[in-house]
Amino acid sequence: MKFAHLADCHLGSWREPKLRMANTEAFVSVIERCLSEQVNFVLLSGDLFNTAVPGIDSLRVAVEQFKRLHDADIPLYFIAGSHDFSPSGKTMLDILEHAGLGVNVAKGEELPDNRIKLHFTLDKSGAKIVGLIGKKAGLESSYYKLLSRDNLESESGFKIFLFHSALAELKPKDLSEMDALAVSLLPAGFDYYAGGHVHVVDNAAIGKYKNIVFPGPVFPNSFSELEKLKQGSFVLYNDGNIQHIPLQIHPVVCISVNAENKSLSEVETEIRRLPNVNNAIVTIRVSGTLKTGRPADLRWNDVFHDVFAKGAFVVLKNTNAFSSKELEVIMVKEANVEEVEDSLLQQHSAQFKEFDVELAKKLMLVLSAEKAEGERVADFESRVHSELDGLLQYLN
Ligand SMILES: [Mn+2]
Repeated sequence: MKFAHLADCHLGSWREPKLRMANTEAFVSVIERCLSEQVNFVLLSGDLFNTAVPGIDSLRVAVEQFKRLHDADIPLYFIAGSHDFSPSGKTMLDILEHAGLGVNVAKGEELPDNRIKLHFTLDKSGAKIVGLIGKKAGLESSYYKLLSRDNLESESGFKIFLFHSALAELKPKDLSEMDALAVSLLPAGFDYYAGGHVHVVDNAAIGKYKNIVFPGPVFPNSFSELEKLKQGSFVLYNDGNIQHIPLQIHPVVCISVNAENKSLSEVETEIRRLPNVNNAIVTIRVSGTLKTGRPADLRWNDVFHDVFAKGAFVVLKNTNAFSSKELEVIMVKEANVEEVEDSLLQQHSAQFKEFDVELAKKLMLVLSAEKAEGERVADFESRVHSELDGLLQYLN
């Protein structure tokens, strides 16, 4: 049996057009490889799109590529990931499934005692495939706690479980804030656990759970992922042999400059001391406190011009931890918007007995929705209204 396992395609994720294109190219190259390898089927463990309402360009790429698999008689099995859902539970993947381009394997029924019973999808290779969706902020853990495991564990044959969650036992240290499941919440006895959500490359065994595989994203999804991963990847499974296949669309060159106690011109000189950057995605991270001068006075235009002159494809900079002595005084404690929001919500929940932090987070998510490209104002409003209704219907 031979299959491909991918996850976290995040089509449409980069705002920078060249990186968005590179992300698309990486996705297309996976499909090419699936076709040339003549795999039996393809698994997608969530986050096909970066947003629940993807742009037309992203949707077109997904449909075109899945149609190629379909025409080659290679089935696609997927689950929805945290980025694929609108807060009311709608997902574009439903449309792809209705068009016959893939099969959602997170299918089942609610039992009279509220537990969830999942049904296997049988592939013509004989593989039995099933999975559970991932949701924002690890909210899927409640589904796992309600999961009826007997029928899943007693089924015989070659079984695959798709999931879109971090696992506590495998969580990388730099993602310690991420919500995670204990591996024991997964049904036991499967032959392959096809993971997604955590953008890492991993293949692990924990106790009786074998072949817990994270393929990594198809393309790095952020500045720090470019630094950490350097490239995207997916997995090829061939009769028990599990191989991570790197997807290098452009080389990634990462420059990190420590500005501590240096002058601006020293920092600029260090950035300019570049290795070969031909056709590369170049990331420049500057951190530390300058001896003299202000970060805003660094001549980024000149620096970028130089890097492009040396043949770079794209240049990105990160100056989050770059400061001067005058600036240090007004630094806020929280590093990003989510942390500020979290700390404010926590403060309120301490004041009001009825305050529901999770509900507040979901409401903020719904109300922060933006009008999609080409969407009419009236349609946008009714979309937000229906998502609010969905969220609030369980409240008295
Ligand atoms: Mn993801």
